[in-house]
Amino acid sequence: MESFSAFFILVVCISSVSGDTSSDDGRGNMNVFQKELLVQMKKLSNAQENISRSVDNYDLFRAMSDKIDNLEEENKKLKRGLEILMNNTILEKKRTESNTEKLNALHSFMSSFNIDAMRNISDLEAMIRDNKETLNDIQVSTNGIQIAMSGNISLMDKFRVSHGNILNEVSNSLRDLEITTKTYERFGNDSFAKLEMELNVLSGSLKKLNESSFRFFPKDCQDIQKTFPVSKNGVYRIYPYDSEAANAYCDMTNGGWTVFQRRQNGKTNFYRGWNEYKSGFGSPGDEYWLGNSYIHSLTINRNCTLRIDLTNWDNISRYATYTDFRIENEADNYRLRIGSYSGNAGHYSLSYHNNQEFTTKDRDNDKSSSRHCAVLYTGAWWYNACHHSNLNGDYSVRNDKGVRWWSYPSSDFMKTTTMKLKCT
Ligand SMILES: *[C@@H]1O[C@H](CO)[C@@H](O)[C@H](O)[C@H]1NC(C)=O
Ligand SMILES: *[C@@H]1O[C@H](CO)[C@@H](O)[C@H](O)[C@H]1NC(C)=O
Ligand SMILES: *[C@@H]1O[C@H](CO)[C@@H](O)[C@H](O)[C@H]1NC(C)=O
Ligand SMILES: *[C@@H]1O[C@H](CO)[C@@H](O)[C@H](O)[C@H]1NC(C)=O
Ligand SMILES: *[C@@H]1O[C@H](CO)[C@@H](O)[C@H](O)[C@H]1NC(C)=O
Ligand SMILES: *[C@@H]1O[C@H](CO)[C@@H](O)[C@H](O)[C@H]1NC(C)=O
Ligand SMILES: *[C@@H]1O[C@H](CO)[C@@H](O)[C@H](O)[C@H]1NC(C)=O
Ligand SMILES: CC(=O)N[C@H]1CO[C@H](CO)[C@@H](O)[C@@H]1O
Repeated sequence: MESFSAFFILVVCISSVSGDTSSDDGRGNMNVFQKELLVQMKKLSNAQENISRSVDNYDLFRAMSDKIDNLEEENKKLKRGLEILMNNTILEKKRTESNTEKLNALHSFMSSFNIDAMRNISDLEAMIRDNKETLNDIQVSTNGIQIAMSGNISLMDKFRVSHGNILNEVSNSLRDLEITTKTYERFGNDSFAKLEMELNVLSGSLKKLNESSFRFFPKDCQDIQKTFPVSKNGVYRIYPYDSEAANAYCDMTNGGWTVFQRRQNGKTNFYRGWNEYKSGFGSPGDEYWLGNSYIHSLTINRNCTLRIDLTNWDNISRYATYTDFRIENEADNYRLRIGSYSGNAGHYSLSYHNNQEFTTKDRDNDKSSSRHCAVLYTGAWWYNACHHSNLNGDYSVRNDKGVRWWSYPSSDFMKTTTMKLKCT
């Protein structure tokens, strides 16, 4: 702040000096120089202002971190309490008489946790809501939301994992208790029927808690765009359900697309094995593959559109979109599913691969009995027998082993490719 004021005073001084000397010819150059200096000074003081604003906003991030920390503490407390209660109740199912009492204790313990945690989470949500404009502001100048969402990655990830574990534990123990109460019910004790109803209520609030905590973590780029409409294209932390967090490139145009494949300069080697294609490789800000496990998590049980953007070496750009895009789970070898096509790049290049399993150089799932397509064509793809497109092929060659899309109107080797998804 002090240097900001100093700059300001300096700017004012130079302004008044330049006014006095403007009539003198010999000082004309000086005047131009001073004007330029003024412009630069103004820029500097703007930058200073921006920096001091960011510092103010840093407190907001800190407060949010603290809230997350608190939630984590809550989780730990619940875990400890739950362990004691489980030791006392679940592991001693035989002691019927005291079970009701212990279930009641568990009930009240859990409701108090739910209410506290929900209060904490809704606090957090309110904080984000209240500070949305500020957050948007910072983002314009520093892409601050990337810091907000991913700056404290270890903290966010840690919280999400421990929170998820706890929720699973609680829901497992609820299931356990339901089974127990059902067993007792068979012996005709009415009080267990009442307990069962209470358990249903608990399950409901657990579900709500789960939903509200997961809502806090953006699943994909669309979620980020929805929360922060002015988000720029760039790398963000995403938290797909049922998989670990990942860094992804977000194309924030038209509602927010999650980019999962990009080629643009040949810097990244795409001739890789199953596990690397499963968990992803490359750098999201440049060339990369997000990872089949994430693409699966993002597309399963949702209605997704796939969009492929291509530019060939003659600089002609085309695109293809497919509805109902998803890839199946690993047990089904990340099988590709696509629906109807629209675009101008030609549909058959990918339609030929519809319903095929993923094949890598170390995992041959293709339809060719005699050939191992991934090895033959130096790529990894949903090979049939073998390909009409090979977007993960060798960037440096212009033959069947290269980055090829057969139905392209002219030359079918690609200089840039992007594959991205958006779901409803
Ligand atoms: C300061 O931030 C504003 C937006 O808040 C931006 O338009 C401007 O370019 C920034 N100035 C500098 C010098 O970074
Ligand atoms: C619960 O029981 C397990 C296994 O008997 C034991 O290791 C653990 O320390 C107990 N937890 C508490 C909080 O008493
Ligand atoms: C049902 O269980 C409760 C609590 O264990 C007990 O107080 C009550 O006597 C039981 N009733 C019958 C009919 O067994
Ligand atoms: C992120 O969280 C860690 C652990 O709580 C903390 O030590 C660190 O200061 C935080 N970083 C920022 C930038 O808030
Ligand atoms: C929490 O919600 C997620 C997303 O809907 C779901 O996948 C997960 O199974 C839920 N966990 C529990 C314990 O309900
Ligand atoms: C998915 O969305 C598209 C476009 O909104 C629609 O045409 C299609 O019927 C939907 N598919 C399913 C399975 O809901
Ligand atoms: C394609 O565009 C690049 C960059 O603008 C340019 O250097 C190159 O000459 C163009 N190639 C053709 C075939 O027009
Ligand atoms: C940050 C925050 O509000 N944390 C609260 C979470 O809930 C517990 C229990 O009510 C409070 O003690 C914390 O202050």
